[in-house]
Amino acid sequence: MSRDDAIPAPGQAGPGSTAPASMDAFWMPFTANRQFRRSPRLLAAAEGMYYRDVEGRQILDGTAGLWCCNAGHARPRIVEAIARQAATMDFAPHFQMGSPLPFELAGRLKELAPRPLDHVFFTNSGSESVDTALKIAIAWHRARGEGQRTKLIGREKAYHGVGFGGISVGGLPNNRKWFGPGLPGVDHMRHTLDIGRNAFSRGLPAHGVELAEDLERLVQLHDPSTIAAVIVEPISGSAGVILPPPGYLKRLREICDRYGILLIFDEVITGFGRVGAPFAAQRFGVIPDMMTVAKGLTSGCVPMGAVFVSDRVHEAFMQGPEGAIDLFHGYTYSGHPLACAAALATLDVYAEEGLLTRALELEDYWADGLHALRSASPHIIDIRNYGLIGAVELAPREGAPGARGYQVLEQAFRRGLLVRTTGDTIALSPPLIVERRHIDDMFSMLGEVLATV
Ligand code: PXG
Repeated sequence: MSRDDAIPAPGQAGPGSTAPASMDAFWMPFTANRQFRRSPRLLAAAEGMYYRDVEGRQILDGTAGLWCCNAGHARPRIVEAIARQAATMDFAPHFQMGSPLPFELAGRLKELAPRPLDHVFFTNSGSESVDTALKIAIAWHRARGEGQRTKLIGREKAYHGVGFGGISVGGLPNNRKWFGPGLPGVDHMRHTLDIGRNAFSRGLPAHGVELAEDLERLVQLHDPSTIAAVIVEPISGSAGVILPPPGYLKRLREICDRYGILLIFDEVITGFGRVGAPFAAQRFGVIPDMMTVAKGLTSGCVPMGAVFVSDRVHEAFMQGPEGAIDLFHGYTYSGHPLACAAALATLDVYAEEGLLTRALELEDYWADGLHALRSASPHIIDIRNYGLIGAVELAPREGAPGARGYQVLEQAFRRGLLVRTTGDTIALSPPLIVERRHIDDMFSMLGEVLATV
């Protein structure tokens, strides 16, 4: 039996393998709940590159779950590590108390990250990682006697999770407008999506490096002495895959350096091999002062996030009396044993199978297949790719933005392919174990669906 056929049939997969009796109580995240209940899409099992739904249909995973299952699903080594750890020690407190695994994991992560990102703070999600990094940035300036540096700069269309810090520096109007004023002292640079000039670019878009000068403008407006940090996704995922023009991130780094501002890369999506290097910072050759991660850290198996902190930032917190707590921040589950066990096993799988650089090997094949979709529909207005990320942007239907995108999601699922949609943009980000035949299947199914919308 091949790996793809080994997914248990419905009813044989244990709890959760069949449709629930009632769907009233679970308020689903970022979902049109009433529409969903009328026409549910229920996943019940997963292995390798495939899900199986409650009706037993096989679904090719075009999105690594939600950009997280980079090692593929149900990898035995990871599954066994989690089970073993649950039986050995389910939980350990890490406030003024320790256990070995988070130390081991932080050391392994440090080896993977660029220097000088030598220290790791553990969280449970990307949102927590972002809020942690923003707090560290503000506290760092205060620890150095520049407590007036509290302002934060984000970017339009950015997604930095859903905490109050994350939505404040984030730039997606729907994620912000419902929830009050957010953090004070936040401003936003312009985003770099420019379909007019860059449509159907292969890889990074040629135009737009000058948009980095927006940071210079905001720095002058607010005065450098008030700004703590700038946070950007090296590649925006949630907004529909927005790529940096060549030289753009380097320019942000230079401006931050000139004015003593910390640069934070939110690598929740780009981390752990998505763009062909362990982190986008390495692929782009620009090293931030902090880096937020989650998702691929455990290949999505157990919730976990982390913030990488540079030596220089960390050092400023280590100056007080030895007996004083150096950072008044942390989570009950920071460094949770099950998450650490999952992450360590995930890193082993990544290393053994070369998954953190595999996207580089497949990038051209991926781009060829993706850009060939252009002829599938006259409504396609842009196609974007980088590493093992792809996006197809459709023109919105008159008076019904998002309808075409939703139809693609729905029909692709019925056809046996999992995609993500943001408005009318379809995003793809397969597990990094993807093979060429899966890529062929993905684009063939997507092409058929695109032709009908
Ligand atoms: N930062 C970035 C860059 C993200 O992409 C978060 C922070 C928040 O992570 P948590 O673990 O708190 O959700 C994210 C999350 C999508 C999609 O469809 C993307 C995310 C989450 C759900 C859906 O693009 N990214």
